[in-house]
Amino acid sequence: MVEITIDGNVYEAEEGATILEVAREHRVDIPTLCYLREINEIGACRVCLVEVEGIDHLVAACNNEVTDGMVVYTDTPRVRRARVANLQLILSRHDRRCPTCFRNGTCQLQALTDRMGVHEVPYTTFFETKPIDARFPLVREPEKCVNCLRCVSTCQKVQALGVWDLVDSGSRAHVDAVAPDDCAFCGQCIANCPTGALHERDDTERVFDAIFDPDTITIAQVAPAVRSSWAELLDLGGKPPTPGRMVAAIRRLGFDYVFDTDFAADVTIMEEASELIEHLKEGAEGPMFTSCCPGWVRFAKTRYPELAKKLSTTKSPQQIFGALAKTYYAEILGVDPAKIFVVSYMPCVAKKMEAAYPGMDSTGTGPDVDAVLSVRELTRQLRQRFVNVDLLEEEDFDRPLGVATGAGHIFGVTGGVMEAALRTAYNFVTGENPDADAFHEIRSEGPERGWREKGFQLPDRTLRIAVASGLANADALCRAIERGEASYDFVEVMACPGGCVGGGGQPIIEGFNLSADRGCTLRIIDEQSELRFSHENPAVKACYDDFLGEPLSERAEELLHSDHGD
Ligand code: HC0
Ligand code: SF4
Repeated sequence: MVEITIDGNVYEAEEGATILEVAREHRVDIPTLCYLREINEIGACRVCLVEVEGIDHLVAACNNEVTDGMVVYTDTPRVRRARVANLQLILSRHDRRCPTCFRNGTCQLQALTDRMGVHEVPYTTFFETKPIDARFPLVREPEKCVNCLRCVSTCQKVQALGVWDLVDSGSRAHVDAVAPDDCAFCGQCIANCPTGALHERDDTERVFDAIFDPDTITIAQVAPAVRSSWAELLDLGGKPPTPGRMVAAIRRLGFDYVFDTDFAADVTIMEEASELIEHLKEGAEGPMFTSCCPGWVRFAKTRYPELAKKLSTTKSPQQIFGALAKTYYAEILGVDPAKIFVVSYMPCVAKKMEAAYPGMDSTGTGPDVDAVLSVRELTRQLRQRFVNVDLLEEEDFDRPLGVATGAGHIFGVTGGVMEAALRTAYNFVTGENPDADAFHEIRSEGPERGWREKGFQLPDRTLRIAVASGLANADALCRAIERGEASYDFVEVMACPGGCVGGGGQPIIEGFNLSADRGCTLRIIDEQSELRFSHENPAVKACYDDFLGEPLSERAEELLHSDHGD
């Protein structure tokens, strides 16, 4: 331990801790812009400068370690002047059209400018405005980039990709996409961008057009993880942000039907558990991999093409929902599928890409999923329609595609797809249900080697499974499998840390990582569900009885399986 004095107060601190860490631990606020704990501690923005006795120049608090006897001042006129000047220099190269920016209200640069009382920029303002290329799910506005390098570090360290880097030098230095083809569209760069320089393609207007068209039947599906985060940036006046209130809010947008992606997650399990049993029976080499995360699927196909051949062919719940909405449900309604417009609310950016995969058109009338919106886009839509969310009472999903089990709800948290699949696979093998929590060890904290591995005893064999989230962890896992250092029967990978609860399309709240809390919410919803096994979902059973036949039937293969965009 060392002793450090900050603004006249003496604190004990761990050796190796930074000035910023010690200050924050004791509620001494030091502003930051480029700082991301353990990911980007590079002192690039110079907004966290402090004065240290005995050192002539000001030092960045985020990447200077405390030493015994250090005396730090965080709020002197010199510190304030320097921080303000540095912020003004950043602002001089920033397109400051805040009112029309997607991050208006959640931008860290905007918040700091206000917090630090900066009301003018005395430097010449210059930036180049480039037209937005709206073809891609991920959009970059370089004139809003502050060169904080948070996207660069996140992409490299958390996702083992190197899409972004700093190019050119001196005053021309700027961030650019240096390996765009490697992008998994996970959106983690967006989730960690402090400004509006990175955001998802906005599809809200297209959805409003469909809602206001009297000849179009609009159907919303809501992903598992959305129910854990949908109200984070809304004021519910103290009411709990339950799934029921979420349904009421989305219905107010004007949809004809509000359904649940988790119904389709239960269908995914019927197919994927059956596929797993076939895979085990065949004694096939290597594991079967889950395929419901398009970020992971794209990563596997570009980085590990041999392993990608072992991806489950079952479509993701989003795509299964779209296919069933335009076939099974169109038949129930007795309407032409061309009249149906399916909108997904997802915590994800990559789902925009998945919906556009070639072949995801089950009826020949257009994509099964017509538009995919992030939770941020949902928040904006609710604001734009002036929905008073604090007045909403709870409402149920519509039926039958709104009926789901606890197994479907946990898809949104790392390990959930695996656990849901094992609950049903066990039943398919033995004819009996296991305890619903029999596979809870999958949830155990702390990846051992960047991933979690377990062995589960089925009546006739031990099933070896692994679960990874975050592509750097997935990368380590794939390498171990390829080198023969690890061997499994079934592997779940989600691209975002913590699974979809940590998705790149979730609300952004600077300084908070809410994915663990959101994961707990989904686990609780599962525990409180009346039905916790996908194969017991009455709406899923009816769908098989009346329309699909058996899992892996010809019709199921045709509508619910795919090579994921090849
Ligand atoms: Fe997910 Fe999904 S769990 S990928 O994170 O499988 O986006 O929430 O909707 O499709 O269900 C995202 C979340 C989904 C799908 C489901 C899966
Ligand atoms: Fe999308 Fe979920 Fe995959 Fe992240 S983990 S890329 S949110 S599907």
